Amino acid sequence: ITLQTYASRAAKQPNAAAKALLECIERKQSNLCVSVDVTNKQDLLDVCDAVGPDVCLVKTHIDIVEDFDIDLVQQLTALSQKHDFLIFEDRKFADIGNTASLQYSSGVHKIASWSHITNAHLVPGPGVISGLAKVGQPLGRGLLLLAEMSSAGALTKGSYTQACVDEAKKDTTGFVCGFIAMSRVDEREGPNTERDLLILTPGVGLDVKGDAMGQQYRTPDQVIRESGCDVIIVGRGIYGALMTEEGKADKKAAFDKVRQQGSRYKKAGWEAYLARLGQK
Ligand code: UP6
Repeated sequence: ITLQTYASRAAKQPNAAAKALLECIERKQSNLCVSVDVTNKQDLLDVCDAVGPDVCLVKTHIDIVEDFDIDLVQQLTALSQKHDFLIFEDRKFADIGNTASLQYSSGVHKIASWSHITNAHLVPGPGVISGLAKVGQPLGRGLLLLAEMSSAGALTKGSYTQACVDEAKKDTTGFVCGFIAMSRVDEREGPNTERDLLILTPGVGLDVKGDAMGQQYRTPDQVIRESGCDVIIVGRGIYGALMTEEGKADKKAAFDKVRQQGSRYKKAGWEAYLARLGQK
């Protein structure tokens, strides 16, 4: 899989959301997903508008937004059309199928109605996949399983990671389209010829190695070229300037920095991909 182009993988991809993502990556020459972990509506929209041209995917934590309303997701959807990116709500579902299905379809957030991709832990067993698939599959959505996490001491390893891979490969709904993982987990036991699965990887930063709460960063080159992952997910490395006192005082300057970081990570991610293909 790591030697195939995004375009050739898009052509063969059965899951509609994963196919759209691969096509978008190819069209924009960007394997960058920005993680917009800000707590108010306007900042969220402004960051998406600023980095929109450089990303294939915007990742949200919609439950941290203090002034959430349905207009937010309508505006976010409009931005996704304006800039040509997909939306990934990082909900990390982890309950029994019936509850996860309600959390996905209902409540104030109605995630399934606007988020092209979401994710789940396999802790409850495969019922979480069926519960979410019941809602998401008719809508053409995609699900990522959290096979490995970026944080220090994560329990997502060994047989747990393998169980995520096995479930993804045998998923009959076609709804599972990949993983959150740190490495090419689907090819651990040899080439994956069964089913093309995407690997989206958080814990990416060019300037720092981690934070005070266990996050660990690697570079786009380590993630895409060395580890064979498909999409880099970058949060504070891109929007971080907004969080500083200086940034709060001068938002215009802060947004300039956000834009600069967006194009910097986009370039780094794409160069790493070309290097992986042997084209650089
Ligand atoms: N995230 C991780 N590691 C995981 C899974 N998800 O960091 O294993 C998510 C976090 C955050 C983003 O919830 O939204 O990716 C990383 O943000 P950062 O780049 O600011 O550290």
